[in-house]
Amino acid sequence: MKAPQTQKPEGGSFLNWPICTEWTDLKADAVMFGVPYGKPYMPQDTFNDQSRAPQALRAASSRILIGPEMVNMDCVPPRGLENLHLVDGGDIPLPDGDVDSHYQQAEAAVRFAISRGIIPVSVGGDDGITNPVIRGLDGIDDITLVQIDAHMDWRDERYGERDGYSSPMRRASELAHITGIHQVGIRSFGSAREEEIRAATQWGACIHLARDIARNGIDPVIDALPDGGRFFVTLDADGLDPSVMPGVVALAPGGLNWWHMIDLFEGMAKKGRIIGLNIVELSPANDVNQLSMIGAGRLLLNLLMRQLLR
Ligand SMILES: [Mn+2]
Repeated sequence: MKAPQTQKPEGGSFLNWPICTEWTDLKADAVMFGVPYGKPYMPQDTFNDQSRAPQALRAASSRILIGPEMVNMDCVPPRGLENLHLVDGGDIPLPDGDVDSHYQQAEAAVRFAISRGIIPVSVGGDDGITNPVIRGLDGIDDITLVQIDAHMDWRDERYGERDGYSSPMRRASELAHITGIHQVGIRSFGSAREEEIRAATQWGACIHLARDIARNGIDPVIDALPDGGRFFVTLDADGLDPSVMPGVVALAPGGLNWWHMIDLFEGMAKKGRIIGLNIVELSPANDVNQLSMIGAGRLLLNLLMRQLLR
């Protein structure tokens, strides 16, 4: 399998983790890497604010974690990251502005990490990049996708584009290695019409409405996940409530709170195995005091600690 080549991030790495841009040499428990460019619906939208998110997330490092010996009080008992081998894999390049090639390399990066038993953590970019990221999981079968999002993302196409930010769950539903889809935090208006709801329901996607989670908590969602499942988490930042995650484009009041996420990650790790994480739709220009970057960075750490420190 061909190892992807990535670009060294500008500024420092995420949390001062060692940087690896030649993935042939990659050895780690988990690798975080940037995938800045989703396929746009209009050509001028290739370079959107979400493209700046990997950089903005790295820039918030000192506020996410002051040192590897510090313990995470959300873990019982409190644990640190010291025994984990975590690497910043750099950013997927955009050669000559070619987003097709960008997607292919993102897909190859996920596939390569999986083949080495390394947990992939991709950071977008808009939700379009979820399409190649999920395709790259094909080295594992019987995967349950856990999508945190305000939006369904079941459009077959928009403006003729089938790999854009409105389609990742539709594309995922067509893949043999995806056998379950749980959509968590769905609410309000998006690009979904009645036919998208019908397609999702007919396929068997479990739609966990934000309204039900607000009333009943996150436990019914955890209960609905399969025992022994292999869970891939795709986290659209707008799935969380804007009071927790204001730095998004498609703001939707009424989303998940911090503890829903922590409990969901814990529930998944207890029920089965978390095989990877994809974070998308962070918008640095809309952030408030780096709150969204700090939150996203710590969610990333919480997920890795649940899976790797058992
Ligand atoms: Mn969304």
